[in-house]
Amino acid sequence: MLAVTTAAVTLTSVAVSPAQADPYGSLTLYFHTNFRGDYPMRYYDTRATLWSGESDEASSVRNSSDYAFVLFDDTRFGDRAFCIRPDHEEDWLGNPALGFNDKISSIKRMPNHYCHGYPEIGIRYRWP
Ligand SMILES: [Ca+2]
Repeated sequence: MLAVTTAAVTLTSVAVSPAQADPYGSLTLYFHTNFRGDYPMRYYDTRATLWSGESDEASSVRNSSDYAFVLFDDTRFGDRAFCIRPDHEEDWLGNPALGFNDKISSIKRMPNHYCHGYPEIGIRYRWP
């Protein structure tokens, strides 16, 4: 006869997600179309005016944060503006419907995942 022993197995959750600078994720701007470029421009802050090397440079954008972001043509959160919701991306800001290639000069993070009336851009690229 076989004696069956049970071993207590404790499962501990192991964090395997990549290190993030911000628990809320980030908005990433790319210098070229289709999320390409020498390096991506990442933003975590609630408001940011893009510095001279990044202002008027972005050609695609991806929002991996939990918040909607508004992208402004002006450096002071004004002029033309578009909003991108969480888990959305736009691979070509210069498409005729937007005409926003090399235009983004400031960004603002919304308090939640809604665009609050700003025109929305991008397609959803992932689901939770
Ligand atoms: Ca601009």
